[in-house]
Amino acid sequence: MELVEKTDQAQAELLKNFEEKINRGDAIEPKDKMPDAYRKHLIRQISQHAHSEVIGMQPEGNWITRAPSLRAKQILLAKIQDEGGHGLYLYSAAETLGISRDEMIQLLHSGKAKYSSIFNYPTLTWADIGAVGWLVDGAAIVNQVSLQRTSYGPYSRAMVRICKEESFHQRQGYEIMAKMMQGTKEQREMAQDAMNRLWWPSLMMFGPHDSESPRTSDAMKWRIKRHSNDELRQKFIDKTVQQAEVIGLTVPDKDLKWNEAKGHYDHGPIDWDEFYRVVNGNGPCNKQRMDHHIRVHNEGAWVREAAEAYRKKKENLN
Ligand code: FAQ
Repeated sequence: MELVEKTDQAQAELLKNFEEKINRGDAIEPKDKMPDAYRKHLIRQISQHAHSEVIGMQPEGNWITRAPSLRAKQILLAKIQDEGGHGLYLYSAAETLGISRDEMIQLLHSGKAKYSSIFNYPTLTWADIGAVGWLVDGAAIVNQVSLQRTSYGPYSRAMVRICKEESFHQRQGYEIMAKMMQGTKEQREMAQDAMNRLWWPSLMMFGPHDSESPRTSDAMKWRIKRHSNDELRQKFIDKTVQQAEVIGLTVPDKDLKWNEAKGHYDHGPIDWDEFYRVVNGNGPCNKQRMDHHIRVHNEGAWVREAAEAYRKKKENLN
């Protein structure tokens, strides 16, 4: 009985210290004491973020062989490599919380871990590569700039580096769209078509409305999230609508209207049935994305084994 009381007391002390640290705005580092729920929340979010970066390489990789110029191909290759690198920083950040890369991949392959809904849509034309860079990286940056100040040190530091690269990604996408909008009628139509298909899925990247977001309350309390899903979505809409206007693209939302009183754009309803369909595995490319990841992961087993054998050999030599 006494032992139980002592344990409860120690737990309460731990929680108090942790909360004080969070409220002071100090970063939580891997060796700091933290509640298990905080650790699990972070493992979920960071690993899902990492999976998104890596799965996100697939829709873009689809266009490497068909990029319209050597310059475009070089840029696309560099961007996709960056996304792979972002995945690696993030897997490493998650590993500091006591989960292995293998476990995270198993959770992805068994369907228990999610990745961003946006990567379950196809990239049908070259303009889609522009739209992915402009809209998808644009949405990712808005979210990630906010995450630079997240409470977990390794996640926050990974975000600082990732944001620098994402802003180049967003600009290269916008350049593709701007160039196409200065081109032939067919090219302008292609750019508008990409915008029409990817606009709404980009808004869904920010997650459900705040009233429907079960994770937000803990995430805000622990300062993992610094802004809510709706706040970030609004920020993205406000800046992107203006960018669309500059190059002559129409946002496919008949209800979109500047609201002078709020100082923001009002927008039409998001199709949440579509969102949940895609998140639950029934989007246009979910099966293709997962099958590809599993196949390539299995094919790469020999590389992991060789790296492990090399590590062991070096360890024995030292
Ligand atoms: N897709 O309660 P909330 C990129 C899930 S990186 C799929 O609001 P939370 C770079 C959510 O996980 C893009 N699932 O959850 C790139 C939760 O399910 P769970 C990725 C979604 O965590 C560009 C449930 O719904 N960025 O694009 C989505 O507070 C180009 C309830 O939701 C990040 O991951 C969704 N869109 O807020 C790469 C940023 N939305 O886990 C290549 C970090 C929600 O309970 C090419 N993550 N869900 O089973 C976050 O900021 C947050 O986790 C949110 C969701 C905002 C995604």
